Amino acid sequence: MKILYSPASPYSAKARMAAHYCGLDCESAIADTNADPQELIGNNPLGKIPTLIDDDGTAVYDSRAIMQFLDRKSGKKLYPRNADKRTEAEVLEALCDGITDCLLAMVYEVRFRPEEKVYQPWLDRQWSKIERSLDYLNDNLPRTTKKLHGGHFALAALLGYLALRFEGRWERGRPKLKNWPGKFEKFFPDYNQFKSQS
Ligand SMILES: N[C@@H](CCC(=O)N[C@@H](CS)C(=O)NCC(=O)O)C(=O)O
Repeated sequence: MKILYSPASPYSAKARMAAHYCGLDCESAIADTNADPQELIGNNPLGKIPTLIDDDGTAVYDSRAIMQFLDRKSGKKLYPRNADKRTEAEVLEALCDGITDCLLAMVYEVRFRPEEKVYQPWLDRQWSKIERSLDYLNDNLPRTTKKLHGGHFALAALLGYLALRFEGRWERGRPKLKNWPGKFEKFFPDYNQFKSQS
């Protein structure tokens, strides 16, 4: 099994951490999305990462489909068996991925548009969603023990991306959220190796 990824990609960090946690034999290969490499677009016409390629050639994307695939592959190691707890984990993952979507929209707005075309009201709208959601997370952190699930990995991926691209812009007034990675790392000591980096 192989995951196409890039070191900065938060969704890739989530999927790679999850595969590692599940104890699955999974190789990682860097793919430059800007160059549309054949291995990537041949397996995922969207040309996005993460894209997982199983040993039999099955391609799986996006990151949430990958997470569910890893859960089935590992004999249900990634999400709680209890239905209510599973819903809770999946909604936490959706929230963290949703915040990441907003962050990425902001990064792409600045990266891919000519400076005079950057639309500030769009950036402001994304930022207000991010602020509201981070406040919610600060007040509603998941119980974190050695039994981790998809929601924990999505949160860890989000906080890794915030640290990489938005350091100093989100931490004030959110001490519990800021300190959560320290707690997570106790149960997932390889966090540093997987989290977003440039
Ligand atoms: N919803 C997708 C989002 C994936 C995504 O947007 N990945 C980014 C990198 S973090 C990407 O591939 N960007 C390149 C592009 O959109 O062309 C997922 O959860 O996997």
